[in-house]
Amino acid sequence: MTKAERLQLREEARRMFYHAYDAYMDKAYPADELMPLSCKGRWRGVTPSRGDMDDVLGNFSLTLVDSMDTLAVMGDFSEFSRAIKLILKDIDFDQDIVVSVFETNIRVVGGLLSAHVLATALKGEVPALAWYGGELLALAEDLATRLLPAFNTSTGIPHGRVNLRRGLAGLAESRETCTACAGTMILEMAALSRLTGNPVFEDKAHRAMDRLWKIRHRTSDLMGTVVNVHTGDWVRKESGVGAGIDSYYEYCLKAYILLGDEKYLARFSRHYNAVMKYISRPPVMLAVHMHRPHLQSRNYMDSLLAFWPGLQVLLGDLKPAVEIHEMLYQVMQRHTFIPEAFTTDFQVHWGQHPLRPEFVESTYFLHRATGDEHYLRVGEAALRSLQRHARVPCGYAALGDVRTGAREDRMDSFVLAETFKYLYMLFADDARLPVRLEAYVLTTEAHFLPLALAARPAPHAPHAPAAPRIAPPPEHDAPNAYRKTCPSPRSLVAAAVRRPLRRLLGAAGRPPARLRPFTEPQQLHALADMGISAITLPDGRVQLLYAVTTAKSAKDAAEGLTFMHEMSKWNALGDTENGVVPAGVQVDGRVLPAGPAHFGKEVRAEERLRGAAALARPLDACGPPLNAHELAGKFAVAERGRCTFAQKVRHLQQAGARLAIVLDNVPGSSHWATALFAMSGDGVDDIRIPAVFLFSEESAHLLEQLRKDPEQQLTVGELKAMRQQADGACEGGSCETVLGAEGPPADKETFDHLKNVLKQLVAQFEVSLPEGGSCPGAEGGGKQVHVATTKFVNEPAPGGRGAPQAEGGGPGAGERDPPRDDGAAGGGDL
Ligand code: DMJ
Repeated sequence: MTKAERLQLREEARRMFYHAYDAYMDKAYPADELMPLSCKGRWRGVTPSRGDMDDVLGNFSLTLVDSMDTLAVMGDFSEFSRAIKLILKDIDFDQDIVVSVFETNIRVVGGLLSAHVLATALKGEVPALAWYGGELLALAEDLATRLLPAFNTSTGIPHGRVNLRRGLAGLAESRETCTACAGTMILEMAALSRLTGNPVFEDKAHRAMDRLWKIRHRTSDLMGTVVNVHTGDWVRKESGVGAGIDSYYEYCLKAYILLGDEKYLARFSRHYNAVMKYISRPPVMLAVHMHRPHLQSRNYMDSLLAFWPGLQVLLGDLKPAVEIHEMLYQVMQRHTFIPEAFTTDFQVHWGQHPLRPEFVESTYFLHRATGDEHYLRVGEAALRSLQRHARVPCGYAALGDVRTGAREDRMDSFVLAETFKYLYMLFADDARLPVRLEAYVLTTEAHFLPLALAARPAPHAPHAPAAPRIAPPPEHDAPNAYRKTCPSPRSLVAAAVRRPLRRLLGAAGRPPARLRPFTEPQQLHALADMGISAITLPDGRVQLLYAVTTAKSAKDAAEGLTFMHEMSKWNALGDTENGVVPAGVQVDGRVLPAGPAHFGKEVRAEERLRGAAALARPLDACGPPLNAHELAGKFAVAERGRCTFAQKVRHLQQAGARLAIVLDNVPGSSHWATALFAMSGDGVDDIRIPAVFLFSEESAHLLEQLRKDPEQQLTVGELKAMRQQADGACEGGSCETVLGAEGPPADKETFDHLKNVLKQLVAQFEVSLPEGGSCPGAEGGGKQVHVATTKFVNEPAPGGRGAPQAEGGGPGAGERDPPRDDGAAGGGDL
C-alpha cells in the first residue's frame, strides 16, 4: 500500500468519525446516544426501554464522554477543548438512575480519565488547552464514588448494577454478575487512586480481582461466566474468551503492564496456559465447561472474542494471534461483518452486528507488531463494509442481521470511542500522532492510561511495586517495541501462517455428516489426546477439529491425522446419503461441482438443463433486478451475500429467469477445500426454478468463460450423472463431450486434499521455528518441530494400514500414515 493510499484511508477514517460525531452532536447531544435512523437522541427513561441493554445509559452524555479522547488522537484540539467544557457544564451524575457498574466504569470513568490525562499532557504545547486545570479528574472521582456501594458485598465482588444517587437501594436482591463485569475495574480504579491520592478505588478493585482469582477452577485454571456476588459461587460455568469473560483476562495482563504488579502477570500466565490448552483450537476458539474442560459447552463463538488476538500481541504470542485473526477475517469476508455469534463451521448463529471494534482492534495490534501490509488491507475491507452497509445520512447504524443487511436504530458509543479510533490509528503514522502511544496502556474501551502510573505508588501501599518488566520502550526504539518477543516477529512470516489457514478453514468447516454426537468421556479424551475436538453443531451433526499443536505427543498427533484422514474419506462418501446431491454446471466442456438448493425445482439425474447465462444487476439480487429483460428465459447469475439465498432466487424467478446460479463471495473458496452444501430455504414454498451454488474458484472459471463468450450455452444437471456421461462420452457418439471434467476419483481427491492439509501443517511447524533455536522456556521447542516434520512427511511407518498411496511421483509419493491400534480408525463405530 502506498503512503498516499494509507493517508487517504486515514482521512476516510477521520471523516467517518466526524460523520458520526457531528450527527450525534447536532441531533442528540446531551443525550447518551444517537439513534441514527430516527436521527434523534436516546434518553434513559424517555426513549422506550430496551431492557438491560439500557443499563449503559445514565443521561450523562455517554457518547461525548466516550469519544473525547478520539478528538485528541485526531489532533482536533479546539473541539477537544470545547467537548471538555461542555461536559464540565452539562454533566450531573446525581441521577436516580440504575446503571451498569462495568459499562459506566469503562466508558465514562475511563473516558473522563483518558481525556484528563491527555489534556494534562498536551496543555503545555496546545494553546487551546492551556486553560485546563484537572476538572475532569474531579468528575471521574465523583462518578467512581457513586459506583463504590456496588463493592459492598461479603466477597468484594461488585454488584452488576448500582443507582447513581441511591447506591444499592432497591438492588439488594441482585446477586449475579458476569466475570468480565466484576473483573474490568482495576485499570480505571487504580489510575483514579494514583491520580487523586485516594486509595479506596484501587483497594476495592484489587480485592475483587483477588476474589475472582481465588474462585478460578483449581485444576483447569479456567473461569466461568457468571458468579454470585454474595457467595462467590459460580452460576454459569461455561468458559471461553468471549462474552462474559473477555476483559477480565485482558485486565489481568494490562494490570501488570500498567501497575507493574507481578502477581497479575503470574495470574494471567496461568489463565493463558489454560486457554491455550483447552479453548484455543486454531483456527477456532471453543467454549468449554470450566470444571470439565474437555467438554464443549457451546457450538458457536461470539464476536467479542475478536479482541483476543490483540491481547496475544501484547503478550508477544504472535503465531496463534495471526491464526485466530485470519479465521475471523474469513468470517468477516463470508458475512460482510462478524456476526454476534457464529458456529464453529462459520455459519451465522446470531446475525446482529452493532459495529463492534474488537476485530479492528486486533487488526491494529497485529499491524503494529508485524508491520505486515495485509493488516492494512484487512482494515480497509472493514472500513469499506462500514461505509457500504452501515452508513446512513445521520451517522452509522448497527446491523440487525448481517444476512439481510437490515439496520437498527442504534449507534453505540464504542463505535466512536473504539471502532473509528482504531481504524484511524491503523492508517496513521505513529510518529505524527499527537499522543505518544508507547507511553500508554489502552483500556478495554480504548481509553489512554499512562504507563508512568506504575512509578507512582498506590496511595496506601507501604512501598512501591516492582518496576514493570514490560517497560515502555525508549523513544528511539519505539518501532521495535515487539521485537523481543518469541517467536520473534522477524522469523515469523505472518503470510506463511495465514496461507494454510485459508484452506484449513474450509477443511474445518466440513462436518462429518453421519457421526453420532460423542458423549463418552473416554472417546472425548482419546480424541483430545490426538489433538481432535468434537463439536456437536446446532443441526445435530458432529464437527471434528484437528490442531496438531494440541495433541499429547507427536505420535498422538500423527494418529490424529490418520483418524481425520479416515473420517474425511468416509464423510466424502457419505455426502449423497446426507441429502446433498451435488449438481454440476458444465461450461466450455468442463463440469464444475455445484451445491443444490433445499428449495425450488430439484436438479435430477435424468434431466439436463441447457441455456445461456446473464448476470443480475445489481449482482447481489437482493432486490428486483434492474435488468429483468436480460434475465428472462436465462440462467441468471447472482452473488452470495447481503440477503438470503431464497430471497435472491425469488427475485430472479420474478424477473423470468429459468434457473439461478449463486456465486460464492468468499475469496478463494473451492469445492476442493469445502464440502458442497445445499442452500437453505426460508420456509416459504414459492420458488419453482432450480438453483445451484458455485464456490469462488469455480465461479471465477464460469465468469471467465462468460466474458469470452457471453452467449455460450451452459448445461446444469446432477454431478454424478454428468460425470458418468463424461466417462461414456465416446460410446455411441450420442452423448455430450465433457472435456477436462473432474479427473481424479473421489478417493484420490480426498487423499490429495489431505496431503495438502498435511503439507500446510508442516509448513506451520516450520514457520514456528524461532530463529537460531527454540524459545527460552518454551516446551518442546525445536525438538518438537523436528519430530513432527519427520513423522508426518518423511518417515514411512512400518506396518501402517489403511492409508492410501499417492499415485505417481511428486511431493508426498510414498507417504504413509502411522498405524493406530485402538480400533477407532474409520469412525464407523463411533
Ligand atoms: C466495548 O464497550 C468494550 O470493548 C468492552 O470490553 C466489550 N466490548 C464493547 C464493544 O464491543
